[in-house]
Amino acid sequence: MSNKEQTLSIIKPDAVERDLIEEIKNIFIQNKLAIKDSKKIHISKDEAADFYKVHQSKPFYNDLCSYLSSGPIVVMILEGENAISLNRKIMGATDPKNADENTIRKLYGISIDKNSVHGSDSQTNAKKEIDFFFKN
Ligand code: IDP
Ligand code: MG
Repeated sequence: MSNKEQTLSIIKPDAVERDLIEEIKNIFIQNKLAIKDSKKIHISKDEAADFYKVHQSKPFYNDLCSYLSSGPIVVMILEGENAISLNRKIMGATDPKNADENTIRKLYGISIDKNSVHGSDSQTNAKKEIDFFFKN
């Protein structure tokens, strides 16, 4: 049975800064994830704190919010069969050194914090995160 989904992807500052936008977009397209919408933005630290509020109790929260707001990012709506889990698979593990071969984080990630991409982890969060950047 078909299970078409949408998920939110972010190309983080470390990858935008290294001109990897087209390379990363091509990986999504090659893996049958269509880019339904895309915009390059530079968010404030307060917006990053709002976006990442599920992580507010974590010791790395403040650094994470500073980092996501440190430079331009590209936010995208990806659509395809099982888009949420497929995107997570294409991204690879959070820490690039644990990521599988040919995943985005293995290819381009620098470290656990500068790991090049974000992807929603569930249907609930995909909806919330798409709304966060693309509604109104
Ligand atoms: P995910 O991006 O693979 O879903 P999460 O656990 O949701 O990983 O964490 C969100 C982001 O927070 C990660 O992408 C990473 O940049 C950062 N992060 C996660 N764990 C650590 C850590 O232990 N130290 C520093 N940064 C971390
Ligand atoms: Mg996550």
